[in-house]
Amino acid sequence: MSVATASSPLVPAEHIVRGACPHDCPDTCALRVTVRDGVAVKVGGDPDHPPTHGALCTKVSRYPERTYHPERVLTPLRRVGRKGEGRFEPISWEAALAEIAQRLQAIAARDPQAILPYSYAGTMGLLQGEAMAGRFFHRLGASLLDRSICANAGGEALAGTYGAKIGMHLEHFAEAKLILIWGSNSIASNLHFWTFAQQAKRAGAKLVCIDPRRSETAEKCHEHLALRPGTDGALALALMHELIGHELLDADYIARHVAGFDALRAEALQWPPERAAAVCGLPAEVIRALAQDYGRSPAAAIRLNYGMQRVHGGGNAVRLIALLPCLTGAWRRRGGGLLLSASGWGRPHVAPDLQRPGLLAGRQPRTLNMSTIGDDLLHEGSPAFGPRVEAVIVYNSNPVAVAPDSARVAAGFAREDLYTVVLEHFLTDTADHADIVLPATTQLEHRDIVLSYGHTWVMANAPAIAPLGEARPNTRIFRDLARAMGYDEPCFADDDETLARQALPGLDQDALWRQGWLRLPVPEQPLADGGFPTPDGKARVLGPGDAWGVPTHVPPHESADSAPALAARYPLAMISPPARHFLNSSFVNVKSLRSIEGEPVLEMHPDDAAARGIVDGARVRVWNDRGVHRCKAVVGPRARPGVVNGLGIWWRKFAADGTNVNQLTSQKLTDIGRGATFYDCLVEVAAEAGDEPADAAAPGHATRAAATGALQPD
Ligand SMILES: Nc1nc2c(c(=O)[nH]1)N[C@H]1C(S)=C(S)[C@@H](COP(=O)(O)OP(=O)(O)OC[C@H]3O[C@@H](n4cnc5c(=O)[nH]c(N)nc54)[C@H](O)[C@@H]3O)O[C@H]1N2
Ligand SMILES: Nc1nc2c(c(=O)[nH]1)N[C@H]1C(S)=C(S)[C@@H](COP(=O)(O)OP(=O)(O)OC[C@H]3O[C@@H](n4cnc5c(=O)[nH]c(N)nc54)[C@H](O)[C@@H]3O)O[C@H]1N2
Ligand SMILES: [Mo]
Repeated sequence: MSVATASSPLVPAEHIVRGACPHDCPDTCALRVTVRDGVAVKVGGDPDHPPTHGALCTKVSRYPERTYHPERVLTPLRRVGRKGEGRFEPISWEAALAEIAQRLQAIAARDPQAILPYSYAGTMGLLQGEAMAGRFFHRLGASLLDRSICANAGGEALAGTYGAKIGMHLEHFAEAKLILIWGSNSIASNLHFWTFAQQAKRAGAKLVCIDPRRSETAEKCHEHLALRPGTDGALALALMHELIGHELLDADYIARHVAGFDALRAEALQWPPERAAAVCGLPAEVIRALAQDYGRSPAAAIRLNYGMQRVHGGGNAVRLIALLPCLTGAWRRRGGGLLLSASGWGRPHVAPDLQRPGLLAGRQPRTLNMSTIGDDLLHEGSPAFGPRVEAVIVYNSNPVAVAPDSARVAAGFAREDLYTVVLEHFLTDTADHADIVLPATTQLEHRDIVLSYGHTWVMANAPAIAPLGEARPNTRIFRDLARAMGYDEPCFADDDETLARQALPGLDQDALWRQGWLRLPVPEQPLADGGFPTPDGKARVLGPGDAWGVPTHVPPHESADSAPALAARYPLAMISPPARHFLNSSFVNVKSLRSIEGEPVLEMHPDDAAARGIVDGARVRVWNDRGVHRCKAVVGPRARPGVVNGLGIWWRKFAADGTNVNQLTSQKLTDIGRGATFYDCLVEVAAEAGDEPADAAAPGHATRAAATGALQPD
């Protein structure tokens, strides 16, 4: 859909194309792309789009800089150097497709499960995500991928409790009287929510941030509870203890709309504020006061985000927090309730066979977990595991930078006998390990439909410009690969316009493409009178089919309480939340944004720094049994005592020592959902000048930079 804005009556020199931000972010903004003579000159927000109202984040307003980046991969490439070295020669599409097809066919003839797709939400688009890729891998019979790296613990916990991943309307936060911003740095990662929170604040609402880090958001709230990482479940139980003790419950709502309350009551009564205070590292009176505020507020809203579920007990913590508005009946008020994810409003509209699971034709391939890709690539194969992974096709993800325990991940991708194909815009840390890199289009160059997990609109993205160089949309690449493999099912002929029509069969396509977005049919106050999408319409304390038992506080894998011997060697807890000007590892190579972030940093509390003789700006070494990462210390109030914050997610090759924070994170999984536990990680820190302790010589800490020379930041 384009609107002429200037000049010639026949071919407007400048026009605007409606788009949708593809990035993994709850905001999913409506874009207006200004195109002049075939070139996208500006990407702005659309002021008419209600949830995002024309404002864009700094990152995406630089989208043309990313699209026209001089280092875009614009032809297929074949590796000529060693794996990880990043040396390639251009080859033709024809040669690339023929080689890939031949390699995959040879592996598939033995066992197609030895081939693994690896993808996440580099684009959240339904088309450039899994629409054609899914068809390809289903037809092949490749291993399935459990896409667990971000939201599985919280997502499964929420759906297990409410029946689906649903919550309040984003806009209703403006009417709240109390907002708990729980495990979220909204200013960095959910900017448009923050606008509504500010409206509420101006109307007298109190804002409370619950986060170990004094984030940009925490410092702008009325109160900040800097709890220890992974202790949110204990805090929620103590809040319940107080709500019960002071009769701040909505007995009617509980009786009609909550199943299993008695068991929860018994558990919560085990958690007086003093007990939680000791676990969370907070004063008991702060917990008591928060319970009073929450229980007495005329409209209490919780903006929960995924930051708090990247720990062992993340699933149980989300279950407990999700039950809070059910105990107080906060759902009855427009400005009350909870939002973790809204994706359950949109997903049911997606055609169930868009990815053609029927092409599996009765085969049941194994599932590998993307959060343990390091171990899985290094696995020799066994009857329980299945065949050794012989080929990986990576798209929409950068696992060598973003997956935990990256020494193991990089070692896996460095296997000479692994055949790796990466569909990318850039030579990322992962693409550097590819045998073949295929050039993919960006959002300005292809068609897509994007669902949001933070609001209730579905968004359309029309291509604004022609593909640059020889880049092709993911959809086309998988269509081309299917043809090269000899797959002749008609579904492999569907073009992007056809896929778009198939994707959301029940919705008004014309209105979607005309306007650029469509409001999903979501009730105004969906849970005001119960009606949870569970079999009996009630919220479930005990999980689906009562299978999960009573929710409780599950301590971190790595903490002084749960692993005292480990904590004696590694006394600091490390979290690694996103840096504001990056989007996971995307945009790290956009110079204007990288220069704002500077270099990889570790935030430390002044007491922890002083105890180690570390001053602000010092070079430090951060280590544990998994590896060593070197970066710059930022000593100040952002870190609480005992916790260090290593902001993510840098490309390894931009760091002086060729590592990023994931050199330290573990492949251990969450209690529910088999998710990654990035924020459940003990470390020690020392000034770089000091003697390196013996246990720093961890396996795999020899770096790519040392081996090949790190890419110099330009
Ligand atoms: N600018 C920017 N925006 C992003 C992203 C990005 O990389 N950069 N990433 C996007 C993605 S992939 C996602 S999943 C979303 C959601 O992103 P989230 O992962 O929810 O990211 P944040 O909003 O930064 O929230 C994480 C916050 O949780 C805090 N935290 C860490 N551990 C704990 C804990 O145990 N308890 C509590 N209460 N808090 C904890 C961190 O200090 C941080 O402030 O954001 C998206 N938006
Ligand atoms: N330490 C630590 N690690 C983390 C996190 C953390 O908080 N701390 N956060 C985790 C979370 S929440 C997430 S979601 C993951 C995110 O991890 P990923 O999903 O891997 O996200 P990105 O790092 O942004 O990498 C996406 C890649 O996809 C590419 N891409 C984008 N669009 C397209 C396209 O249309 N076609 C193709 N072929 N490629 C495209 C981009 O160029 C980019 O390199 O990281 C996780 N890792
Ligand atoms: Mo994420």
